[in-house]
Amino acid sequence: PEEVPAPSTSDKESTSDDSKAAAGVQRLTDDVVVPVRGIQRIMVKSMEASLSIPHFNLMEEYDMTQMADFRNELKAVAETRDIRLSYMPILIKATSLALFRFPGLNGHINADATEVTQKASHNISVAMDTPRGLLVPVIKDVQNKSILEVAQDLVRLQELGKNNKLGEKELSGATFTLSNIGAIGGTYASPVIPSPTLVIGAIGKIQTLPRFRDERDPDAGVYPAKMMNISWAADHRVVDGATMARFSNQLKQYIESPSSMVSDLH
Ligand code: CAO
Repeated sequence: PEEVPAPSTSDKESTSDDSKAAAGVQRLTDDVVVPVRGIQRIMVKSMEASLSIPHFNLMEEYDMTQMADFRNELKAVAETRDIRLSYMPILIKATSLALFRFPGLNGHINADATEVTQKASHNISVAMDTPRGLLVPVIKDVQNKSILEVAQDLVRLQELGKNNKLGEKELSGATFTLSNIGAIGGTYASPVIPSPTLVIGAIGKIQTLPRFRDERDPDAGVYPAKMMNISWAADHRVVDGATMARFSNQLKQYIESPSSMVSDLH
């Protein structure tokens, strides 16, 4: 094996080592074998199960400019009730509203692909980056909850995740999945459908980009739009591309025009 230099004891060098450690820099002095255990072992199994699903991908950009104002107004209301409101609860609720028009996307497929169960509950799971790794806890019955109730559930699950307390109760029963990878970084993704559900959407980072005020009239000028991409993956054995595109259009309408979303809230 490579000879490892003895650690320096000089003050100057140890300060530099400390600052590298603080910056997350790790220079391995030898190869390290890392056993795949625990949550990662479960990830191996679930990803292998997902491999048997023929994935259809569709990517679309949504203009969040109006949604940003809507969220700021709602955030102020949420703060008076001690609730933290990111974009996620609004996206989750909008997804549930769109699923009312596309029940075939919310459910499970059986093992031999002879039956799809369309679920009455919109149990939307959210991919979470936790100290134990990727976990996907579920917000149950989104169809019966307000945006602020969804926000409370999300924060509760995030806290459980941070404290390694997410269990079977929180991690089971998903009917549809959203993954906000943009919270960390990245604009597009090719997400993997958690078997036996049918659809996952990966949310990209919201970016300020120039867009035409009126697509039919380029002379009307451009404005600084807040753009967000969503990358969908659907089980192409039972979900066709046209259905996925129509669902995405419906969600896009709710996101781009929050008043259309509010008018469909019930
Ligand atoms: N673009 C821009 N800003 C974003 C954003 C995005 N896509 N997503 C979140 N933000 C903002 C939030 O609005 C918040 O800012 P404010 O204070 O102004 O509200 C801030 O970033 C922090 O958000 P958050 O991460 O605490 O909360 P969230 O509800 O948006 O997301 C969660 C929660 C759990 C989805 C997220 O923390 C997380 O873990 N994401 C990673 C998911 C992941 O790993 N996916 C990959 C799966 S495959 O391996």
